[in-house]
Amino acid sequence: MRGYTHFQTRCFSYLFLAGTILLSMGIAGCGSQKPAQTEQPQQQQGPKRYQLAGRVVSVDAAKQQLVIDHGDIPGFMMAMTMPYSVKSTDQLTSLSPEDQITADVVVNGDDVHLENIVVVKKAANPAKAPASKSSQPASSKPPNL
Ligand SMILES: [Cu+2]
Repeated sequence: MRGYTHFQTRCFSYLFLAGTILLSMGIAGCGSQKPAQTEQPQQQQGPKRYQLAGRVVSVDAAKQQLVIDHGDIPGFMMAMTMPYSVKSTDQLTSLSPEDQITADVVVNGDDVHLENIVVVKKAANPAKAPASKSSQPASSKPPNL
């Protein structure tokens, strides 16, 4: 009777441990993978920069945040969709969903934010393009050529 209870407790704590490990692995998968190498002598001071390329999913100016569907960032993280912060709302004003962008991911300890956001390709405006073709008669203005 006593031994049975003891076994159950142990079993449960193993499950809990396994769950904790899985959880922390999942978190580590998003971003802050710290390599277990000890031979990184003088790289811990100063921010690291990684080049990001991706597509804007949404922009939240109030939070100074944007969600990006980005490709692999070698040495930092694999391709995924996730939110990134910016230091100033100015960096968001020219951005809209579906824009293709490149940016620098600046990693300084726990602080991760984007700098030098460049719109590579503006989103084609799907609300306008098909409508203008059918509603505007092509012959309203005679071509000058
Ligand atoms: Cu991530």
